[in-house]
Amino acid sequence: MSIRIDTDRLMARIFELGKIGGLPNGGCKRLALSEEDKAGRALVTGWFQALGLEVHSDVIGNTWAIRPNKFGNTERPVVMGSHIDTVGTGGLYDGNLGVLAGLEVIESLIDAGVETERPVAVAFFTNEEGARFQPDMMGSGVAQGELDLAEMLASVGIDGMSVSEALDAIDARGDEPVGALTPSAYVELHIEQGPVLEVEDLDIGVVTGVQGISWSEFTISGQACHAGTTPMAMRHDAGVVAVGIALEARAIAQEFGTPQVATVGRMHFAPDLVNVVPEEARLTVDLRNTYEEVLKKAEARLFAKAQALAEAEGCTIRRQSLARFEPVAFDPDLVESVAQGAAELGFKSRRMPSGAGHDAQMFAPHCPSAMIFVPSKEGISHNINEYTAPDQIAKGVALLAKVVLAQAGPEQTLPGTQQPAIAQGATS
Ligand code: HGY
Ligand code: MN
Ligand code: MN
Repeated sequence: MSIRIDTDRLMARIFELGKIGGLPNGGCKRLALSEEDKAGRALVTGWFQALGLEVHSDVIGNTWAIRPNKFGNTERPVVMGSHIDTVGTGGLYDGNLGVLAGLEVIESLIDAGVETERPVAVAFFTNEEGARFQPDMMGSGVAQGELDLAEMLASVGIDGMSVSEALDAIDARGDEPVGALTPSAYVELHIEQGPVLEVEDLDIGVVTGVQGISWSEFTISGQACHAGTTPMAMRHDAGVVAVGIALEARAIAQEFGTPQVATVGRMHFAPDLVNVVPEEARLTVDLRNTYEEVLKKAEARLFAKAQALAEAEGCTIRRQSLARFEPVAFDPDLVESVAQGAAELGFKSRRMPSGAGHDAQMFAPHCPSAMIFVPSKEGISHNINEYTAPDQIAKGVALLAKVVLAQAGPEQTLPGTQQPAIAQGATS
C-alpha cells in the first residue's frame, strides 16, 4: 500500500494562492484580515470543502478541516498547520507551504484510500505574521490559550483598525470557541527562511525549538522647532533619540554575537518635514535570542539606553511591548520521529533552532509539536524573491506525510502491519 504525494498538484495550489495579493514583480502582499486575506481564505477553505472535510472556524478566524478517522471520529486530530497571511513583501512559501502541504497529505490519503486510527486535520491560523496587528502568532496563541482573546480582538493595527473590526469587515469570525481545536499532535512544514540548509547542502531541518521574541514600540516626545534658527543646545530632538536607540540595538547584537539578533523595522518622525526638528519619533525594535536569560539582558540594556538617551535630549519616552514570547522546545520524541523519518527517506538533515516565530510554538506547551524545514534559496524570506524548489518541497511533504502517519496510525501500522510507502510525483 503506498501514498502518492502529487507535487504538481501542490505547486499549482501554491501558485494559485500566490496570485491573491500578487505583487507586480512577484511575491504577494496578503496582510492578515485584509481583503486579500479574505480571498485567500475563501480559496483555501474551498479546497478543504471540495475534499469533503469537516471545516471549522473559531472566534478569531482560525480555520481547520478534519478528515475523520476510520470510525468517523473527529476528536483530537493530528494537525498540520501554518498560516496564509503574509508580510507586505511576502513570498509564495512562508506559511502557505505548510497549509497546502497539509492539504496535499490529506488528499493523498483520500486518493490512496488509507484510513487512519486518529483523525487528521489541516489548519491555517489568523495573523501569524504580526505585520499588520501585533503580536505575531496571534490566532494560534489565542486558540491555545497563550494569548487573551479580548485583548487580541482589541489590538489596533498599523492602519488604525482593530482586529475585531477587521474580522467583521471580512466576515471571518467563526462560531467555534477558543480551545475548540485540541490536537493530539501538531506538525508544521515551513521554509527555513535562513541560509543554513542551503549552505550545508541539506534537504531537511529537524527543528528543535523556536527562539525567544521581544517586540517593543518606543514613542519619544520632544519639541518641534526651526531647523535653522534653534541653537543645538536648545533642542529636544525626538529623532536623534530614535536613531540612538536603533544604533544601540545594532551594537547589542554585534557585542552579544550569534544567536542575538536585533531589527528596527519601523521608524517614523513627526511632523516629518525637512526643516522642522522632530517633535515625536516612533520606532519598533525586534530582539530575539535562543536563550531567555540573554534575551532579558539585551532588553535591559536597550531599555536603559533608551531612557538615558531621552533624558540627555530633554525628551520623554514611552515603551509599549508588542510581543514577548519565551524560547520554546519541541517534543523530543516527535523531533526524533522527524529525524528518523528523514533518515529512512534518505534525506540529509540536521537539527536546528528556528530564528523565526511559528504557530507551532503556541502548540508546543499543549501537545507534542514539531516542525520540518526545507531550504530557502540564499536564505531569503519576507522578500518577494523567497524561493524553494519543487524537488525540495517534495522531500518536505513526503517527510510530513511520514511523520503524521506515524502519529495518526493508519490501520496498516497496527501491530504487525506495514506503514504505507510514500511515493512522490503526479498521480495524473
Ligand atoms: O516574525 C516572525 O518570526 C514570524 O514571521 N511571524
Ligand atoms: Mn511563517
Ligand atoms: Mn513570516
